Amino acid sequence: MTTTISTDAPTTHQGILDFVAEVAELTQPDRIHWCTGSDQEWEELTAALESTGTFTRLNPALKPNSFHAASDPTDVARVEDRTYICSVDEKDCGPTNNWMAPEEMKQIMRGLYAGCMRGRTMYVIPFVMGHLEAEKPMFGIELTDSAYVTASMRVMARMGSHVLDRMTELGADFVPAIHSVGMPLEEGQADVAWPCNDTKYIVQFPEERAIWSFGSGYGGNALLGKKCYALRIASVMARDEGWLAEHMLILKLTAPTGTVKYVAAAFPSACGKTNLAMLQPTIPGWKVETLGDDIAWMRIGDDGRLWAVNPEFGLFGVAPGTNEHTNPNAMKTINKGNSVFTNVALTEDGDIWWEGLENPPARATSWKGQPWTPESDELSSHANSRYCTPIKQCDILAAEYDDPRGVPIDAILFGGRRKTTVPLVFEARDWTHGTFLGATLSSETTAAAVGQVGVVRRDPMAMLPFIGYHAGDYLDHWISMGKDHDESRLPRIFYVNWFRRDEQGDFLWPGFGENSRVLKWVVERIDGQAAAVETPIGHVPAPGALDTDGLDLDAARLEAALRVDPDEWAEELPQIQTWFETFGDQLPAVLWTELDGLRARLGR
Ligand code: SAT
Ligand code: MN
Repeated sequence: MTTTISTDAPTTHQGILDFVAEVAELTQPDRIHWCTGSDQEWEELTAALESTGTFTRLNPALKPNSFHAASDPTDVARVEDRTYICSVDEKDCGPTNNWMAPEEMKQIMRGLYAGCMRGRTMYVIPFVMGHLEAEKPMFGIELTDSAYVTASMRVMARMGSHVLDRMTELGADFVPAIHSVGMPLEEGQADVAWPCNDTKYIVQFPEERAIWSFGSGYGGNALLGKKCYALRIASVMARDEGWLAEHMLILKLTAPTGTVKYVAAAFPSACGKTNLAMLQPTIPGWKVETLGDDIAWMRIGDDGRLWAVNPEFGLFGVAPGTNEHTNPNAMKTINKGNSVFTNVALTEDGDIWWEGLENPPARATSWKGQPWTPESDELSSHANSRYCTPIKQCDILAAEYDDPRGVPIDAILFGGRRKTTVPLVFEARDWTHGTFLGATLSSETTAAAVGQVGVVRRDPMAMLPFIGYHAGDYLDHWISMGKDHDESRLPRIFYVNWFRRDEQGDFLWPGFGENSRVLKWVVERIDGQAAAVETPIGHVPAPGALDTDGLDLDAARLEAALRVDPDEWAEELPQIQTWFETFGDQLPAVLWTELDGLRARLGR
């Protein structure tokens, strides 16, 4: 069958009409649906997803308007080895990215896209990352043949008719983003619950500001506003325009005195960004409010400060481990409903369950569709299973979330998951040293990406899989943010590690709500009130400077959590050296100077 663009396309924006027509011509969908974002559309989408077995409606008394989905067992995480930055010039990519010449990639993908939407609906999703009222709204159009992706995009991004109308009115530029699950349906062929393709490509064209994705329905591979646009493409825009697109949560911290500070923090995927963003402080009188849990766009304001907005509209959190203790605010948010749960267990009373959640059910259906009991050998939920929920439902969402100017950041935290070596918290000496800390950020890998879990890898600014250009140039961009602006107006930079362990393998620090004690030390540092000792790696809390009132933690464990062990750090030196060597001469020279300085301070 041939596709005809319905004449009732709800826009006169020629660029959008052309994009839709061109992709429809190539992919041959049976139908084209222009998304409005209305409640009625949501009803239709979710009904369609129930009819294909993709969605199971949860018990409305427990999780109203919410759905369970189970993916194909092979399509559960971001596929970094299938992710490409197709810059025109190869040297604008790497050493941490895969590259292919844009035309070569397009030829391959046009072959894959040819007829790939046959038998399906192509959804046209007009969306904006960040505020529609922003000075320069950051528009996108995602074309997808997945109703699951369309429903999820409605939760994760501001989308629909109001966005399209504004694009039309402004004749706005937009990021064209194509997504297909890569499973056309022949006449009479029944659909499967989770269509996908063994061949996967997640491709960014940085100069064109375009995204082409094929073969996967999973979040970061398929909800193209998120990692592909708001990090990979936006990081290139940010380089060109002098701002930062970062893999960071944003939180607002209010002290008992009423003083407000804004903190951004970069941790690799599945290292607790969402938990920190919604932290419930254990120290009296302190309050945390959430602004974002995954992505921060930060621009220098007229006042010289670094102002951050969260471009997203929902939370896409790791489910396992989330519970009333680790993240009570996330639990409250998802319990309000309007959420999609992917690759968790489904209970007999129509609720969801995952490892770490309270009250394990006697029986459930595992994410693989198998009968499951607490005695089962297999986990009920995939380690990277996710909840997708509207951020507006979060009771502790800060009012500033709706302000297109964002919030002025006082502190940036870098952090990773390290069993050894890295103390609970320390402060960088200045912006360049802070950039060095970010550049050498290391973490044990998690299930958020396909591959081995638990091996230490360097992950600059937690952006390793998300930098849309050469990582050396990216670090240089960070250095120049410090050089080009008044450093005293920029955020102070800290490094945290909640995950250090003792010889028995037990965590030294209790984490979660107790991390408010670390935040308190951070803001008191900024206000010149908290004591620190200078060590070779930076400023560590002086004995007694970290508030441990009411905390059941013996002094030896605290000391071990904060210890800077020169021998452990000496082992880091060759690793950092090797890491830096991978950048060749594209590594900013000042980072070598920083490494030399660290080596000298360690006396090596
Ligand atoms: O896997 S996603 O990219 O959707 C989320 C994450 O890894 O932070
Ligand atoms: Mn993330």
